[in-house]
Amino acid sequence: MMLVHNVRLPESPEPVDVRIAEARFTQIGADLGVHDGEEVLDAQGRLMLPPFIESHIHLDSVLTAGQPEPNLSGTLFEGIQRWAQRKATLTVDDVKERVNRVVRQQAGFGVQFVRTHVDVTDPQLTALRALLELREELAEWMTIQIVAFPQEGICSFPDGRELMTKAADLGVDVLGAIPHFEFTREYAVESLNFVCNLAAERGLLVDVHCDEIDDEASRGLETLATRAYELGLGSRVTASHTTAMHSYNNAYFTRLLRLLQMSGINFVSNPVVNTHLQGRADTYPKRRGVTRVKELTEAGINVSFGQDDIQDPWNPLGTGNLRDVVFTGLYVTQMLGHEQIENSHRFVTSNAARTLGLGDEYGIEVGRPASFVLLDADTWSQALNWNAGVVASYRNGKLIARTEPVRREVLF
Ligand code: 17E
Ligand code: FE2
Repeated sequence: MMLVHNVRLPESPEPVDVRIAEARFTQIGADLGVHDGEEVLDAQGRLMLPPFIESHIHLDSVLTAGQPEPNLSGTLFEGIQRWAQRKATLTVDDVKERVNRVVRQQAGFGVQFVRTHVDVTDPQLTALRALLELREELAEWMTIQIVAFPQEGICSFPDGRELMTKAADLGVDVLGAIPHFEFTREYAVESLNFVCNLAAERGLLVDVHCDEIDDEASRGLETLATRAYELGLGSRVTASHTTAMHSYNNAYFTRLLRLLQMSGINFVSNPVVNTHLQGRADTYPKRRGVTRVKELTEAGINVSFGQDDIQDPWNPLGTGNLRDVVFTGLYVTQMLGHEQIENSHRFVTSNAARTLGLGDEYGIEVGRPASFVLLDADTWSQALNWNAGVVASYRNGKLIARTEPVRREVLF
């Protein structure tokens, strides 16, 4: 039994106490009082949030920037070429060593759930084999969801359909696709049909790299949403990136929005990496190339934010600290109203939980697993502004990471 004394929850300005027993939250309320023999953690009025969720990252490529050559153009497509060179040299040990380092880095920033895309356009499926092992080895500390991600296409890559089916047989959680990279519009549609049907058949989730291009004519999303609607997959489907939506004309977007609402699909935006990768064919004005987060959110559609990459061919920087992603995302999408800032933790907490389908296994509520972070701030806007450290990250009632609060002195 443990009592976490004097915490602030985002919805309630008054501090509360939180009681934990047998790895679950058992009581939440003001001044609960200490039971005999109970361990007490004094949170000193700090903000408690459910653990952070990385809803979109490519763990297989982390820490490979510059290997064997850097991505000099900064485009998505050169990134895919550079990664293809590095992919040819992958070993299971190499992938595991890099991912083991990054997962611990993420844990230090309070992340406890990760959805990773893993490139399966590799006849050996080396990265997938490594990630499947890590999903088991790390399960006590990090929940890893694996997406079979066909980086070089399904219909446009040799044996693409077989590789996706093999990945499903090996036990991935989610199926991906990349319609804007397929050779033709017909292949784009065919790949989406293939993946949605396979997911429906196998009971798997879907998360598509969808229209990650500045081409206003890239319209994989309408096909994905229609299949989700017709197959009844709804919130089991996610559209990631959707950067072409930035360039859609408003008349088309307005028409599309009705379908998106009817379909119930989720969206993931990667505002840091897409501001870096998109707009590269523009001179001036240069597009930001981030999907319409504000409009989707206001229409009641679920949107989360991801880091996408850490030091790889698509992003030379990145630490895995989701605060940076939210901070950048709010600026790029012009969502800096007071309420928008205070609610923005949801992009990397509850909204992301919906995308991952975590259900009752996530959230600070009586009966749910006692997993949470304590931030060195008393409100989310302060935590965001000051890049507050995660002073404690508890998972199922156990401390798994901590950061000493920064104590800065100015000597005048
Ligand atoms: N692959 C891709 O197709 N798009 C991305 N943003 C990354 C990898 C990081
Ligand atoms: Fe991605």
